[in-house]
Amino acid sequence: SSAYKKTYGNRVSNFSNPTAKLILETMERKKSNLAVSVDVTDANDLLAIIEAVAPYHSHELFFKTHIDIIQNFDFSLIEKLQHLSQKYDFVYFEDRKFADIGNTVALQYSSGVYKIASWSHLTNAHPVPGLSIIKGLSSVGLPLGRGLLLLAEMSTKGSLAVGTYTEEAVRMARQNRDFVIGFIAQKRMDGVGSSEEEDTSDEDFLILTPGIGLDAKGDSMGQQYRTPREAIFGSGCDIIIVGRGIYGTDSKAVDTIAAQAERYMAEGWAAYLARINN
Ligand code: 6AU
Repeated sequence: SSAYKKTYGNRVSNFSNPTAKLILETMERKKSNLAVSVDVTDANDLLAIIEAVAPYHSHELFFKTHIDIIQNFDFSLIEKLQHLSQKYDFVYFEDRKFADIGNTVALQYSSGVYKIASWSHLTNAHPVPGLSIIKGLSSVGLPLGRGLLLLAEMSTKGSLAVGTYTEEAVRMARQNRDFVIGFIAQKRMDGVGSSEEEDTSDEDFLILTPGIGLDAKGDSMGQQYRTPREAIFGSGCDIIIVGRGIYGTDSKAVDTIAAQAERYMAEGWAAYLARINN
């Protein structure tokens, strides 16, 4: 497809959503397609990892959080996270995986302890409820300029998000281009599920892909890993999401974490350059 060969910067105009534009501009400026997934349970570890990685290289595009696993959460953490994102110029992706009816997800997105929409540029949702979930989330997120990814596929062994489910997810996104800016998926989705009359040749979605590891093939709970090159060059994904490959099992080993982030960042960018120059 055309987007596969284009630079990130040249794709900015393919999107109307401000978060999509911000992501592509940040990628171009920082020469990075790495999202660091920081799945730690202590707020201080979360802040320490961001501080370790962000200023040192200044390359990290995204930090992806699961804010509901933090044991010592209070809203001052969000203020600190916002301060860091301004200081180091990166984007937050709260990996909430909403999955309920529109009315419920609108409340979960705007309210409660975490008030996700107030600070997270990007979030994601399972398409399983149908268009209702986009209606609910966009009623909150669109006025704030936020963006949404649909989980069109998953990285786990035996995932049910395949075939017509994936096609329906893409059709849902196509109808809501102002808010749905792309997918969590394992490959490009251009033209997937489109009818023969539809012209999808100029279609562009951001593909963020998890299940990336250079040293392991998976974990003991069904996660499956492939390399940045396989994901970006081989399958046309745009952004690699890396968690344990970067922070390992010892979330306090700050030097190692920074070095690993650098390694994934370099691999991801090299794969992108190979793709656009191929
Ligand atoms: O690199 P890992 O395996 O340590 O972490 C991968 C991260 C985790 C998962 O919750 C998330 O990516 N994830 C997702 C996302 C981002 O939505 C979807 C999926 O199919 N697989 C997956 O691992 O924080």
